[in-house]
Amino acid sequence: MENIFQKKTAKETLLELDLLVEKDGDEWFTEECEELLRELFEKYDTDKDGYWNNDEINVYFSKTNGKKLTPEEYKEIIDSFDVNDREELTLKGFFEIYHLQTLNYKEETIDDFLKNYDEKTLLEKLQPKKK
Ligand SMILES: [Ca+2]
Repeated sequence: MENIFQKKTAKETLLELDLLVEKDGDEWFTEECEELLRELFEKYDTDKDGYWNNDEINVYFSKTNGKKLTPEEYKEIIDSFDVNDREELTLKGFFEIYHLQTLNYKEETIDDFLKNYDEKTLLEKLQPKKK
């Protein structure tokens, strides 16, 4: 008989996965997590110019937060993270956002990912690849 107490939810399994690893004395994303972030950045870069303009930033954060960014929140992103000279978010800036969030609130990062992928797909993407 199946023991329901031993059955982990997909979310619990996801939370046990490492998103960050130590690299050169610093915590940085695992290869799999970095790849997924890159994929997200490209997906929401709808005009494919390599940066997130105002609209692209708003579409992404509306999706992950469930509501539009306030002008203050928008400004905070632009002021705190890497942008180009047109104040568009760079991939580096996007990594910075998730680095900070994942260090402090890993579950929020997982939740953001779950807004974009179903649990099974996300597990496959984040599970360490066999070398
Ligand atoms: Ca763009």
